Amino acid sequence: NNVIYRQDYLPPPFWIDSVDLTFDLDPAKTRVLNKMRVRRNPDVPPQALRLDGEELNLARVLVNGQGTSFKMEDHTLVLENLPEGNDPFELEIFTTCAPAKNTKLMGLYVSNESFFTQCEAEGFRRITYFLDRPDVMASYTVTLRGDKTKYPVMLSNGNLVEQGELDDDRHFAKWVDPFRKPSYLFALVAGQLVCREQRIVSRSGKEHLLQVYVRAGDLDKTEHAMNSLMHSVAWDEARFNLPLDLERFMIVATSDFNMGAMENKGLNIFNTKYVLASQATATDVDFANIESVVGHEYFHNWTGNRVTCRDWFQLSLKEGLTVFRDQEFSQDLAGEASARAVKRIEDVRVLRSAQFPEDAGPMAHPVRPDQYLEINNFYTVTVYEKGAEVVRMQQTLVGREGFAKGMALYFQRHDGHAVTCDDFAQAIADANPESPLAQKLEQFKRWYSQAGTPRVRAEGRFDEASGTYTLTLSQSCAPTPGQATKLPFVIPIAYGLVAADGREVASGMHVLTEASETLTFNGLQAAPVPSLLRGFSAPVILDHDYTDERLLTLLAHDTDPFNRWEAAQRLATARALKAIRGGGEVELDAPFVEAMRTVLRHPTLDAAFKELVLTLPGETYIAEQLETVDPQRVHVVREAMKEQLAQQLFADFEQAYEQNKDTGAYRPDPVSSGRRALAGLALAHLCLAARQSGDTVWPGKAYQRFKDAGNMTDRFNALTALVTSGHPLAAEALQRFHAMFKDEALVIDKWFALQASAPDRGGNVLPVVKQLMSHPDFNIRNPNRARSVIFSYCSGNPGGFHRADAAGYVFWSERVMELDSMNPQVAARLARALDRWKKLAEPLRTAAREAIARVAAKPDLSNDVREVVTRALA
Ligand code: HT7
Ligand code: ZN
Repeated sequence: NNVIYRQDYLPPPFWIDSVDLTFDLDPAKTRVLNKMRVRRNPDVPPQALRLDGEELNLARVLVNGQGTSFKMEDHTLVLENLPEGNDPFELEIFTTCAPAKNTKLMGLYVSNESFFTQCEAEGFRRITYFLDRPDVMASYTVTLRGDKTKYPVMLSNGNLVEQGELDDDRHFAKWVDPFRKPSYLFALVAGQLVCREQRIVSRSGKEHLLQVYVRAGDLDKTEHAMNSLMHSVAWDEARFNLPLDLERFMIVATSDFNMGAMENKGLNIFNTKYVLASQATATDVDFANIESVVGHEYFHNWTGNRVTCRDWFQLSLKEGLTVFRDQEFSQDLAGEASARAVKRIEDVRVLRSAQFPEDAGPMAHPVRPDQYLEINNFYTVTVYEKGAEVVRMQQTLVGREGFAKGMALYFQRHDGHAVTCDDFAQAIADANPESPLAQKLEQFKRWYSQAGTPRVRAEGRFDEASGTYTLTLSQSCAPTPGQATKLPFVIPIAYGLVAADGREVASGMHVLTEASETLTFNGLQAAPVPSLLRGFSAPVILDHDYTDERLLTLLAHDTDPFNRWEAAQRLATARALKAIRGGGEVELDAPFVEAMRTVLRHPTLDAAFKELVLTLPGETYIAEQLETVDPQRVHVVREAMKEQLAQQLFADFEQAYEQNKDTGAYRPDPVSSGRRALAGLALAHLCLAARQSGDTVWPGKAYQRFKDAGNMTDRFNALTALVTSGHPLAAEALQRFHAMFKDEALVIDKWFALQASAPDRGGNVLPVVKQLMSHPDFNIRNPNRARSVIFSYCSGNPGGFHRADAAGYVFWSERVMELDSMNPQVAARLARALDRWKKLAEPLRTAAREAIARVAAKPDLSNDVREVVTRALA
């Protein structure tokens, strides 16, 4: 029933060479005249032209200027009596739509009295009838007409070629995009906007105009986005030889947006969250996110726009590759090896806490999915983040230079075309014929076709007599929906062998291709400690019976910072799992606490790295390691571990705080943000310890810092320390914070999110969440606000959400249904919060299933939510 299969792909029966669109902008009724030059695809048997359309009012259809017969089949406009032969003909379609009523935020919609579009994946069909598929690429000319006062700025893709006055205080702007593009990259923006401009000269000597458009009043928060854009342009030229191909490149921010941002050709549209930043309103994490999202969208200009996807199953072709590119960009900008490692750890943390659970749950799908009901459901961490790891492994297998050569060949072969993931891997391999990638290409491509996270089991044996160490690596992958058995993957495993005294006695890269392989190392004096999967060289779960002693060796000595961090995570996870499974009190052992102290006091380690090591594995990550999960128990144990670290490392946290609390004039660079992060972590632990001891000094200091902070990072960290430690001063601080930032929507989002994700103490969070929903600032139609309250609770607060009385699930089901009737895409994201319900301990499991079934039973459920809940119940 409406499921779309990758195998059914057929080329389009018609090509659309050019599109000339005229918009008469009116929130209630926008008129759209669409004149296309169309021709039959000679490679496809003659057939009717079937154009996609959704929520449109059709007024007129003309072929070569004459009226024609047509019929409607569901959402499709069917034209059967078209000119025969392969000559192009003109097709003119006149429709209207109602942007002000568009709550789905797909197609043309109104936000704060301005017009915006969102066409990926299938939003263009909500603007006009079209072959709304990415392999139909056309040249666009767009004329926008609207009220001069209400819409002084009118933008579309490409270059502004003409503008002028019209009757009735209206004006027009005509835009021509010099590049052919698929319909999902079309964009228009109209409204009262102001912009920051920057002229740049690229390496080739060409001049370009960069612009960042925002609402008046937000201009002072655009400097970082503009700097990020300039860095992005320079980086892509330097690293991949990919220049900016447009005279003008625009970014526009809107506060109503379903996702983070959109790479429309020359006219990127962004969620304000990923554009606006000042030291007073944005945290270091916000600054870093802006840099990476601005980079990501800009990098799509080549990976996605110049070379696009043949069909939506190939989404990772552009998304996996572009995430890889934005990760590399942020690492390159971070500079120092240690800062690069911090970024890598952060990326892996996201992968393991979000993508690994997805790969083990009911929505598991290959990086290149085989089927979907609603494509919007496949903008996933698998397609994006695992897709990026698959690209990263290709770089690992051919080397950095080889990868750059492969990229050059990819563009040489496919520029201006719509292609597949296979085409990409083939180009990288063909440019590096001697590489292990080329030799094992077909097997490597299983990363695109097989879902599930592979497990690699490593078993080491040392023979003292011969000084030989053998390491047996075996791979397996559990079944996923629709894929009962898996074939072996190609797994690059970067490794080192570390002696007990910390010396590195061997290192290298092994490419595991068989189900099981054994490596032999000779000439060793003692059993080494294997440091495996260095830098997280493949997206797998590594099983090895590490003893504490060996992990402590790695934590102290490994030359690979990723595995140093990983050793600490393994030590902490083992303790959490033991306490969760064993019931009873948590008691952290001295060697673990001492190891943490050593890191915290280490004279040369970076503050950012220390913060990562001292941060315990997240509740979701811990839960994934268990067969059956009681999320409240996971929460209690993790909190208890934090409290014990707080008490036992009190003096060390004090020292870390004092040493890092002052970072001077604000700069969001990796070093100073690392220091602020460590100071924030220390302050949170000091307040937590104070909760136990009744001490009032540290909560008082936190309150003072909250009031006096010179930047949002320090202020928000102090507020968080008060809220998460449950100190009475938190209420006053929250009130004050709201009063200070009541006109800053993005800051108020933080205020909501902090309360909805606060540690649950005796079931106190759900009532707070319900209260927040009746706060005058709450608006469920605004996706950022909905995410800040509802998602922060249902997805970001497992301890508070998975209540024994099932009230969290009742709340969830009501919100999914409420959102579904206005914005199915956002509703479907929320529906994913119960993906892992089958792992829950009773009675939660039954209650969760009942809640999902209630949603599934709702009449008129969108395809978006239906796909998620049906898969969950299967
Ligand atoms: N390529 C963009 C995807 C996107 C999107 C998809 C569906 C609905 C709304 C959307 N907004 C943006 C974002 C990106 O990956 O760059
Ligand atoms: Zn993207």
